[in-house]
Amino acid sequence: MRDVPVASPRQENLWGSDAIAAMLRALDIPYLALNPGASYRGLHDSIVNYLGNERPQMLLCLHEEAAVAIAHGYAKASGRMMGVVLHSNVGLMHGSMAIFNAWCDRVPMLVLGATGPWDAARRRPWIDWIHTASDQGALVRDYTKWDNQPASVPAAYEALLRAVQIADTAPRGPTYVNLDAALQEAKIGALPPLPDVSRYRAPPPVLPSQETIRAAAHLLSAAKSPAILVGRVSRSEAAWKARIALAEKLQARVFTDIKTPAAFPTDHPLHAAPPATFPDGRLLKESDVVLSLDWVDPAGTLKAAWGDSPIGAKVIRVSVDAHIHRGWSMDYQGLPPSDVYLMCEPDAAVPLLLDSVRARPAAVSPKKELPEQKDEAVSIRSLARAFNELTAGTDVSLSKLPLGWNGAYRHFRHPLDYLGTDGGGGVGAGPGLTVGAALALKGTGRMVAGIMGDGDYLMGVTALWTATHYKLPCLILVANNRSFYNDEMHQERVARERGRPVENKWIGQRIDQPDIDLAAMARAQGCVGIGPIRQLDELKPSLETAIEHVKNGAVCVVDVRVVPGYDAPMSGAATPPRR
Ligand SMILES: Cc1ncc(C[n+]2csc(CCOP(=O)(O)OP(=O)(O)O)c2C)c(N)n1
Ligand SMILES: [Mg+2]
Repeated sequence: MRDVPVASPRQENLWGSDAIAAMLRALDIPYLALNPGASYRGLHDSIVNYLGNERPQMLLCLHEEAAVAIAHGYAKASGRMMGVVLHSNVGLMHGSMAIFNAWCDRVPMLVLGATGPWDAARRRPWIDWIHTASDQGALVRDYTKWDNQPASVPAAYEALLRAVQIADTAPRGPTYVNLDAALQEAKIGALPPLPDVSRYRAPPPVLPSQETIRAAAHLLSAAKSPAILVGRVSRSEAAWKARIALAEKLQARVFTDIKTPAAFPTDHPLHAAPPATFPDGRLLKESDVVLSLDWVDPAGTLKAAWGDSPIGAKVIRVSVDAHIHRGWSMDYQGLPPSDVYLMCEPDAAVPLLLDSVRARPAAVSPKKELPEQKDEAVSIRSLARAFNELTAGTDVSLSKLPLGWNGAYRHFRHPLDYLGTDGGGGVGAGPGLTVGAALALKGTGRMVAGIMGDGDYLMGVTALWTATHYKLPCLILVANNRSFYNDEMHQERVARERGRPVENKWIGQRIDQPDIDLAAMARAQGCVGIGPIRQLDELKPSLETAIEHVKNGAVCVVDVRVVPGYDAPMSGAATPPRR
């Protein structure tokens, strides 16, 4: 899966970008997803001809948004950061929405950029001027953890060490290092000695004080009806088991969020309701103590339960997230009350709480399951059902789910069973996230499958070429309602409120006349493309064929024409998503 360069002669005299490349290898950056550009032609040459295109290896992408989404998906599935290289200002602009997604998803990523030459006297006419911007990092500063434009090789070493360390320190996120073209292309002679990277690693998790653990344990042990909101947690199996043990010891109701990756077995008797974007406020309202394990939106969730009345439960907040709350983006959500505030990651707090709480008597809450309904048309529900039947006994990692997915459609029983959504609500991430997960999980025996809307697919479809070129098997099922349907629902809402004709809701939303041949777009990039599937009896056989192709190493896309419409959310969501 690597493009192998012809050998390059060994040279005594090196270039600035060779040193930067050597530092990337020392930092163990496995891949660089990129779309090329002259602003970093020096670094490009160093990766190919100085490092031989390995450790890091380039992954060519057809769009910068795909490059960043691939790095995002890779980090979600592996917990490890990879790099992205974005050409000067224009590539950075293309990649910026995906950087925002990664930021909101708290995913580590090293974003490299380039500019210049910063020295105006060395700029080529026209193009170097267009592609030089003052303070280029300002484009992404509000949704990266740190950025820098180093002016020398030693400064670049330090910038890369710091960028990787900061990106990997919780709360994790992308960092941006902008490499001056002149620095990359400067002759430097011998390689300046590389620092010992082991001395610059991210710190180990911070532990909460004994006092706060005691206070939290006291509230939980004395609770009549505790609830746990499990949000952003790691993919560790040990941490997964510890959460189960804590919930069982406390006999607490557990809620999970469809915005974040699998965090608790959804078929466990204590799992209160299917994972949802807006969890069931009515169920939560029965709780007197709520333990929020880095839940994305605790304030919004508590408000959904208690409305404008004071929140009738004690709240224990476990999160380091406030360390990166700043002024520009409000992705930090509302400010939740916290009667006990543990400023640490959930994985650090849970084992300590488990040791400190008293066991509560069993009181299993009744489970809500989606009522059995016979499939009458091809819908997201029937797609889910067929997929579930065909993958029983296969380890699957779902890298994306469509907006119309109901959390009751499929159970998650392992931290890798579901990798969450796009973080920032930026449509178009689905294909790239899927390819990134496929890169991370290749060879593990897990099948990566992204189920996504046609709008999401169409915006990000060229990420698929990267998957076919580098032989990264994955399955993409397009829940194709031929519409930006989420927004049809918004138009319907507005029309109703204003007493205007609801039947116009499709205008400016519907993607038909002509219908787009989604499978052909996949085939054009070397994937197996199946569909459109219109009939219920075609659904299962075509998915079966698709799964077989993926198991044999293919990238396969199935265009499934689903009827427009979302299942009534199971878990009390009164508000349709406004995105
Ligand atoms: C980059 C971006 N553009 C537009 C939107 C607004 N938006 C939210 S959902 C949506 C529709 C997505 O369509 P599709 O993936 O087909 O899912 P469907 O709504 O049809 O279920 C749009 C356009 C967005 N969130 N992000
Ligand atoms: Mg759609």
